[in-house]
Amino acid sequence: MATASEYKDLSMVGAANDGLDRDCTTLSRHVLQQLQSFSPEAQDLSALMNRIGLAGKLVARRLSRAGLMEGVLGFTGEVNVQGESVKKMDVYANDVFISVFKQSGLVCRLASEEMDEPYYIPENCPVGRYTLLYDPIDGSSNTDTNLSLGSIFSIRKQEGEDLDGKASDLHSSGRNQIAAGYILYGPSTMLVYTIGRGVHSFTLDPSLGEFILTEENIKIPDQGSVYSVNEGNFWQWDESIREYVRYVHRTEGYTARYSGAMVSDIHRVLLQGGVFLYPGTVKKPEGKLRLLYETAPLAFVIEQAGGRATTGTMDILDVVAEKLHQRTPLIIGSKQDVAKVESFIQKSH
Ligand code: AHM
Ligand code: MG
Repeated sequence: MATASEYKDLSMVGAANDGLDRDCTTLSRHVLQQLQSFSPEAQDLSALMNRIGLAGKLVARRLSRAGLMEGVLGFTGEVNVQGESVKKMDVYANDVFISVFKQSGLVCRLASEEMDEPYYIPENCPVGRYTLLYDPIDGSSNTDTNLSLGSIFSIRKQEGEDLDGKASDLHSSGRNQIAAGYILYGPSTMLVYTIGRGVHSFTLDPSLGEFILTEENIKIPDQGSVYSVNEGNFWQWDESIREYVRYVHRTEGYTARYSGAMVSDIHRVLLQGGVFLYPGTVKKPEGKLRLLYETAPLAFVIEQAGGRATTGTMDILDVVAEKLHQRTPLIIGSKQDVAKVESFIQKSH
């Protein structure tokens, strides 16, 4: 048996321990390390992230078996508050987040893309100080074809009074988010989060059932070659966006990537640079994406990584919501690529 000093001298052991340290850097531990504190606030945030991780694992498990189970894929026949046909997976994932948080004592309410009004924690359950805003399945059109999907989350602390029971106290800017991120269901399941101290990614290790640290302090390149937009909407856009896309077409070095699930498209942009756009159309200038649980959390992540997110005329994080399901246009990604799109918008004003 080696003594403690002999043990330290074994460089092989050192190398092996690096791997062990990484394996032990779970999500909840990482949050506490980031905050360098065991205060009640830090414990809450760590527990919140741990619960979000659990929701991600449950959704990932269901998705990985969807083709083997009856009644998991396809539509429910219902239409949600957004006027979109609801898929069975949307309902399942929405319910997963509610079940995971109902008894947690961490949140007072949850609001999502799939619910007209927020879900308030019932009286017989412990009520917490936070609100979880989420898009349970982002990129729903990919569900039935076994392609990448995501979940998006944002955490805010209850500050004002929720007098009308409609969460109008949430009508504040994205700068009030205390945590945000997404889960990406791809070849592996990844969770990316920020609590305002950089952006960190984790990969679900199925053998451990834990999200393990993959990369700390991710920095988005200042410029990239990818532009990611649904060009099927070309004739519905404002002329400024059409001019930008024409510019991209005649300029060497750009490449188009669009998956139909913005979590995966924006994840690519986060790691490799470029820009993702979901502009408004002439008929619907506010676009498709929702502020509180889609564009604001992703903007928080990308800004923390050194990128930018704008509606075209103002930073997404400065937009104050006027209603729960408010929409905004989105131009998000590397600083220089976002600035290039903005230059076309500014020219047209
Ligand atoms: P969803 O949350 O209802 O799935 O809508 C959001 C998704 C984004 O992930 C994606 O970028 C976009 O809608 C795709 O829309 P479109 O088919 O219009 O390009
Ligand atoms: Mg969505």
